Amino acid sequence: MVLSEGEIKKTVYEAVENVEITDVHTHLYPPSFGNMLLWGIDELLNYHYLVAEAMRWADIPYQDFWAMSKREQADFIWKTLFVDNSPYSEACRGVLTNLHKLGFDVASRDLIKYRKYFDSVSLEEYVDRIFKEGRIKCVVMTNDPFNEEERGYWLKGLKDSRFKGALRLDVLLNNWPEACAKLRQWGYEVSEDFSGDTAGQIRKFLREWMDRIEAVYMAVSLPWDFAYPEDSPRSRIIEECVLPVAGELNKPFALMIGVKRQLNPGLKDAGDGVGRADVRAVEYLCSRYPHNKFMVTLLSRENQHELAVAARKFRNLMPFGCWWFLNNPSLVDEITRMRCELLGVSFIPQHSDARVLDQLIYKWEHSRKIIADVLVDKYTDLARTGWAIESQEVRRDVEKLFGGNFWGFLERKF
Ligand code: RAT
Ligand code: ZN
Repeated sequence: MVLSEGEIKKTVYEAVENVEITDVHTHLYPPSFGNMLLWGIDELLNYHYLVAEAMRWADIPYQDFWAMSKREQADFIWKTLFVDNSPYSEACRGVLTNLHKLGFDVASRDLIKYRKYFDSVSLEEYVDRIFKEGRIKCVVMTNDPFNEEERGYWLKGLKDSRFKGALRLDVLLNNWPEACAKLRQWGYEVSEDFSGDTAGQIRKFLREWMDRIEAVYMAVSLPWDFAYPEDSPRSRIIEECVLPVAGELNKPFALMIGVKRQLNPGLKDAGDGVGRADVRAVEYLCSRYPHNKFMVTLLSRENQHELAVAARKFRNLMPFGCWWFLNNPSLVDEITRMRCELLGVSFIPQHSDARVLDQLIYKWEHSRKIIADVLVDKYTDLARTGWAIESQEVRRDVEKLFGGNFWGFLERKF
């Protein structure tokens, strides 16, 4: 069916509203991973994005906040950000979107009542409910093989098809001495100076873990000053281990660049900042390793245009998401428009980065709305040229943007 301008909005909204999402980057785990899966109102309130905002008002030392119980911290954040001030920041609004979508009376501001539901619901049931309400097909996790607790769950061989593995290599690539010591402890014959068959042993470790967790990609979060190539253990491990194994398995290597880790350590998880990255490292990787596939997200707003241009040059580069400090309506709108204009349909507009299961609801609710509005404008501009907009073509494009492009990229071989 060819759509009139008036029908475009309805069709796009429906397509985006109904599409089942593949969320390509989260920090969620299956319920079988016990306490690693965060969920419920207190975790929502204790989200590190909100901790940073609450601490701007607090007069207490940071240690006093960290010494509180989880519930006390949540009470503190609720009072500071929702009662004493209007909660219109993106992270605050998200909590309210969640409560609203789950049918709570948001106007009552009755935290005690909200808690009662979370204290009584069964986790299994709640996970099903969130996936259903959020129209989420599956989520990609962040799996750290150097985290002892997580390692324990994997060694027991637990799986849930809604949760896909992604091998996160931060320790290996950002803290080689620590990784090296652990690898030795686990029986790999590695040495800090890379003598002997260290590279071969790291490759063995990577293959084993990619296989164990059925990883869809390997990933790392990198500081803003990441450079490649350079004379460093990180560069060496990327070149001699990560890229060869990723290439052999035909899996992408996901680079998340731009963090200033622990800019304010007193804030713990909430203490990281952002810095402008050098896109030349990404360009170099994509051109030097044309048979490898790279998924890239950059944290700084200033890097977004350069990344989209690089993606025009390299088909083995898939830009993804509006990451962390960029996941705000004004920036998602700006970045998505720019990517549509430079890349057409060929990118992954968003991931949730959910750390708390419940966040799948609000993060996707907010992103769906913005992406839909951008698409309405793009199809309307197209219709004005005389091009016929077909509803099944709108649905096709939307499927790609919210999942198909990711799965398609995994299949591609360069
Ligand atoms: O967005 C976040 O919650 C950050 O703390 C990080 O987890 C970041 O997304 C990352 O994956 O390193
Ligand atoms: Zn993340």
